[in-house]
Amino acid sequence: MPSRRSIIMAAVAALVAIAIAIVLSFAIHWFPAQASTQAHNTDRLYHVLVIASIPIFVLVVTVVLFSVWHFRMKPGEELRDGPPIHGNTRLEVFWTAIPTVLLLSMVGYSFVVLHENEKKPAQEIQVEVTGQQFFWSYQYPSALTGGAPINSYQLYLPEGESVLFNVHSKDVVHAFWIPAFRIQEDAVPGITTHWRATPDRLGSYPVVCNLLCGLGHSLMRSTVHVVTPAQFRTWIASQQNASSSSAGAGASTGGTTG
Ligand SMILES: [Cu+2]
Repeated sequence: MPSRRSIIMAAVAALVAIAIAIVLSFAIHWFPAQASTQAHNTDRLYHVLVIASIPIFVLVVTVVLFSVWHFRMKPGEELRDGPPIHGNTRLEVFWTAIPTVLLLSMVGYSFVVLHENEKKPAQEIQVEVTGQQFFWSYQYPSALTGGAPINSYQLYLPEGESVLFNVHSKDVVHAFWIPAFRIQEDAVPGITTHWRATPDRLGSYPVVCNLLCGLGHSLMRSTVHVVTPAQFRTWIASQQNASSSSAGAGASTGGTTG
């Protein structure tokens, strides 16, 4: 049996490693800016899962390293066999029950966060998103503009309003991803997919295609501009004026993709 002293040393080393890893998990900025309410929920979930995983990882690695070091073969033991062990029911119940409880609680918390992120709010605006090789385009329907639908290559969204994206594809499978919102959804030809986000931070953030969709995949980027609700209505009005003054220009509003 290992001495009490070496077990205490291993336990202290494990506690130090756990503390360092937890501090690092907070000190390092893993993610881009949080620009939606969903981003806060997702990041909190990530941090909880990391903090739950660190002690388990350290425990397993400590036991492995300790066993390799302490039970290593010593000179003269080359031909000896280990002791015959035929199971330990109490230990097996223990190491089945604890991971079960841990996994169920993590799955439960993840479910709560996903449910919260996808919940339909009392009020929401809808934006049609279309992916094609190799750019994104957006349409603001009449229900939102109060007039003719607006087509744009730039995504403008009002801060604090829930947005339902109806995602389409004209050719192959793409994935509509806004890293600052933390959510993505596949754009699949022939069907419409959906996701929701409530932008809660003013600024401009990248929009990315996150599924390899052809030679121009890496160029399939655009920008989302989160603006105040007043600026958003002003932008909608300016787009309507632009499209009515340049009759027949159709989808030429909103500049080009970045
Ligand atoms: Cu794509």
